[in-house]
Amino acid sequence: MSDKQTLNDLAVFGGPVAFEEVRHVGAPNVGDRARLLERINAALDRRWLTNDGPYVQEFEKRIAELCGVRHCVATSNATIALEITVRALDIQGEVIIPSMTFIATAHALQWQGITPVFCDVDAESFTLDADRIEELVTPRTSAIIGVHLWGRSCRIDKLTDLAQRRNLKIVFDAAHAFGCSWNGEMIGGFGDAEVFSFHATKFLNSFEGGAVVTNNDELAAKLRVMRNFGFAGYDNVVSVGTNGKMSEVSAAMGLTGLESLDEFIAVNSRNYRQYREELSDVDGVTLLEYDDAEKQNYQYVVLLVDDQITRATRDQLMDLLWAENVRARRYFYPGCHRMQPYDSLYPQPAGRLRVTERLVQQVLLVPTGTTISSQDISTICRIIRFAVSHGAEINRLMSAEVGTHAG
Ligand code: T4K
Repeated sequence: MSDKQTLNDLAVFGGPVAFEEVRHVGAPNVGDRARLLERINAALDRRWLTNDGPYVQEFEKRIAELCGVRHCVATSNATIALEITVRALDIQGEVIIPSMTFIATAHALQWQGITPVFCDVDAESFTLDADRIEELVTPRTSAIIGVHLWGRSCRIDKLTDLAQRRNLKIVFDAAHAFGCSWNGEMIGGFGDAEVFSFHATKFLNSFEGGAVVTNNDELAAKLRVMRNFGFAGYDNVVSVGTNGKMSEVSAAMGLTGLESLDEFIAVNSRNYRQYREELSDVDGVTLLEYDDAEKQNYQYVVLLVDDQITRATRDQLMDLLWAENVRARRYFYPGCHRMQPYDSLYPQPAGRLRVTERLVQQVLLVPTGTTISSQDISTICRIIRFAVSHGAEINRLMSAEVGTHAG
């Protein structure tokens, strides 16, 4: 890639694209391919492809061990995992969640007739603001779902205390936080249950997949039944249920990925440090820090763009990167409360989600993971630096144009 020397060198203004092939935020990590295919072949030979097969059981055992919890119940995805967790815990009425999350957190509730009540995040951790929860509790409130956003853990102690005091269930949506710790303890054992996602875009993936982890024996037993249509043995349906089972091919992928877990984390960590280093002198672009004293998976590199300083807006920077074939993402613009059906059903009073409203205008996630090279990162950082150094001009030129991004 030739460096950008003038504005006309930017692809958005007709210059050559920086990357011939698109660079994604969520490009999957793939472990040892030969090992994966070996496992898949063995499953085919066994003629056991799903329904609590040997790979699923092994995967559950490994996840539970890694998190130091008694139970792991693997599922077809994290959305179903959230849904059955909520149902198995008999959560009803209203549940307090952050709006600053992937839409699945809200949908898992609304889907079963439970009202998500959106709470602001605090300005430091960007996770549920424990000091704002109490004012949202009503007689209908039955639970809190905290989200370990981008792998940075919630204020678990404060949230757990509050839940206990108000007699509420507490679940953590840990979709981003597999492999992370809080106060030296692995995420997975907190609250009534925690939910992981092993979707293709997660640093450990099982194509599609999720899991509920818990230390509650009774809950785990209920979840196992619920993910399998309510069956507690042949011909014996004991509760309402759904089909939330993980397949053997998914578990084979998960198990193979687990064997490369340390490598995935090392690569993510290296990428994060490189971005931090190379963007450190770009005014107005702040890289969200991870606490190195904890275990982290570093799977998201999150930039906060302050357009008072950069002059070019976050969206202009994103459009400009997309034109260069860098698919930077605005996770989770515009906030669940501004998406449907929530915007119509539960319009939010002005100021209630002040930090969220600001944050969704600033976040920009850039590609990382095993498919992104050190050279790619340098190129992306150079484009950002160049764009910010010409921010005012870019703003003027791009304000006259229609955005190119898809989201
Ligand atoms: N709770 C939270 C807090 C979550 O973030 C999520 C999911 C959930 C719950 C629910 O988990 P699951 O039910 O999905 O297990 C993606 C993922 O689909 C979603 O799993 C994830 N969070 C969310 C943060 O990211 P999108 O709508 O951005 O997906 P998409 O198709 O745009 O893919 C993201 C990027 O990855 C794109 O740039 C393309 C690239 N990609 C994607 C796939 C699937 C690839 O390069 N290869 C691939 O195979 O939601």
